[in-house]
Amino acid sequence: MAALPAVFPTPQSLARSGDDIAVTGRVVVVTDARTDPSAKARLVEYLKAHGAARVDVTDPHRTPKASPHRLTVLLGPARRPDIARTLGRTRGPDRTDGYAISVRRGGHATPDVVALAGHDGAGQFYAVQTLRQLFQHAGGKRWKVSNVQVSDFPSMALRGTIEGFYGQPWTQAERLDQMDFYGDIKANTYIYAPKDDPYHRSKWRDPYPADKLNELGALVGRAAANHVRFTFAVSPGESICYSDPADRTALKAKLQAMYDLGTRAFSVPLDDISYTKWNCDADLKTYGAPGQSAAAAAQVDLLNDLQQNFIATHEEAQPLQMVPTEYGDLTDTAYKQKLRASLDPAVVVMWTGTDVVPPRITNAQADAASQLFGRKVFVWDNYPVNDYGNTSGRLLLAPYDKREAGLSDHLSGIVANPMNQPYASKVAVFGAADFAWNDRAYQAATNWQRAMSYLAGGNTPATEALLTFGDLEHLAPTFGATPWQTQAPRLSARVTRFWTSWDQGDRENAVRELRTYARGVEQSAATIRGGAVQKGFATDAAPWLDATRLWGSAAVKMIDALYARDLGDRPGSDKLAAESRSLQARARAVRIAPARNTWGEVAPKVGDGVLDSFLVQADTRLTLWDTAGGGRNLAPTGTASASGVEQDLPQAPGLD
Ligand code: LOG
Repeated sequence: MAALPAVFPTPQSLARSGDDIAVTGRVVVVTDARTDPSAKARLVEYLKAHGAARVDVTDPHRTPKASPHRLTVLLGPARRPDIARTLGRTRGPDRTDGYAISVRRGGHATPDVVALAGHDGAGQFYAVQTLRQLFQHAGGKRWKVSNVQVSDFPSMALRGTIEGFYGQPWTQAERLDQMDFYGDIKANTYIYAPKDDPYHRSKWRDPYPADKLNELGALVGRAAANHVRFTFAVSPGESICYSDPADRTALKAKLQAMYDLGTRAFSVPLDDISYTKWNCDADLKTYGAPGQSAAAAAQVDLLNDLQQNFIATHEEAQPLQMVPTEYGDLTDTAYKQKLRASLDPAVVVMWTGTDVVPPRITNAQADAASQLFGRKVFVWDNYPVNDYGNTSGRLLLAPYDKREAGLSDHLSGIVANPMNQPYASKVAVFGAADFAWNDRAYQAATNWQRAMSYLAGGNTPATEALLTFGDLEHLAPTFGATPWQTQAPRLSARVTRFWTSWDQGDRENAVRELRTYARGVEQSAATIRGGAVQKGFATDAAPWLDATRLWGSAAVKMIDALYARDLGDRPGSDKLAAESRSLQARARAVRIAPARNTWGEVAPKVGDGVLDSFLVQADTRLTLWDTAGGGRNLAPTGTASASGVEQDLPQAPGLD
């Protein structure tokens, strides 16, 4: 029997039960009124993309004469009799968003059957998303379906992203693409909270103009088609007068307009505002002198009013979400005491961890946060967001990592705050969604490979190019001096191995290995731009790819210079080293322009502290070749090699 198929997010239970079954040229899909429409549409689409020339959709009472030549797919609730029969002993989906899949081989006169059983509409949709990953290419136009039994459900109720960064918000086209992406990765939440949409924050009282409202309406629809809850956030904290009935009315009108568009989930973020001054005299009269406790009392009044007089009175509305002004610590304060004592227990509270950008999130921390806020918190995860100073010049392409297994016991969910670059953000978001779905099975390294493969449409060379490139954009800063993910771990290990072999005299092998990798770096840009990888990724990463090609070429030349020198070809070596220096100068001259971020026209950082350090080290050895005796190690303690983050590496003598 073939190996288990790779399915992401990782299912709670997936087991092989027999030989794979063929996708026949004609496939019968059996649905009824309880079949989820978007699950059905996707199912037909995926079948047609995987070998079914024709798909006949029918209902359980009009199923055509059973033919062994027609694969039959049942889609609907688990209780539908034909589905329940096919599920047999496969455990049914008895949890929200849950689903089960059972594959049954047919006989002489009966077809192979696949049952896709949902606990609810979302569960049906997720069954189809898993089926998409069960198709195996069988040569030519032929496809098979892995013969597996799946019982699956999410460990966390809320999974997805919060567009909550500063700087240029995503465009409408980018957001529409994101909604489809979330459907693919079983994420069910998108919180609309772009700091730089004036109608979200500074002009929160003003209604959206008609064209913006139209766009939002289209987004709400696209989200729904992917079982994503479009969550509308409005941030009035910079100017609201909490005790002014007119402001309460304006806020409710803002939410109502979105409700009318079909939005059923709402958030009132109160992050990044002052809570030690009032915006009006009335609040001074109502709540007393400004301060933490008074601010919390005013916020609680507002939020409880919204929960009780807006959310509770609107059909299908989800519990109100909020971001506290103290969102990134575990200190008990007058503010948090007031919140946990008086905030309506239905209101969902967000929390970013022990810092704005925490180095890790543990069960103990999440548990402490839940105690402090009096409810399970909802993590606003500030990764891969790149809107703060320490991220200047960076794409954050490391895997989602360092969140402890078991967090699903302490959290109501996790949303990632992405980068201003939406496609590049998919690497981390793919991981965050996998973790939120099944935190206990999450493996960062495996997930990373899979995320790259997803972006590369399954193409192997393109996946490898993305992994090479992603390694050079691996550093993830915190607000402090220490990054929480290191730079270029793969390249770094290779450079270390190179110098070890070189110093031990195994120079030919050392050169061959590192040169091959450097060629991979050099060529990764062209491969990523070659067509297999989602176009938007190459657009997002354009300046980084330009620089990567140049840095890669510079490394190849420098390795060749070392080797030529070792062979005694001084003039050849000098020429190669000079070429490397000029390529380095060109790499350093690349600019991110126009910048989507607030960094200005900075140079894209590429493997900084590793790649550039290698080049400096190599150049120094060439310069001191004769005095130091043939390019031997000049820095046994590692002073000339990479050491943590070097945001702006000083130019070595002889460069440029
Ligand atoms: C903002 C957020 C920003 C992030 C990273 C929260 C709750 N709010 O420090 O909009 O993208 O940090 O810079 C924030 O994280 N404040």
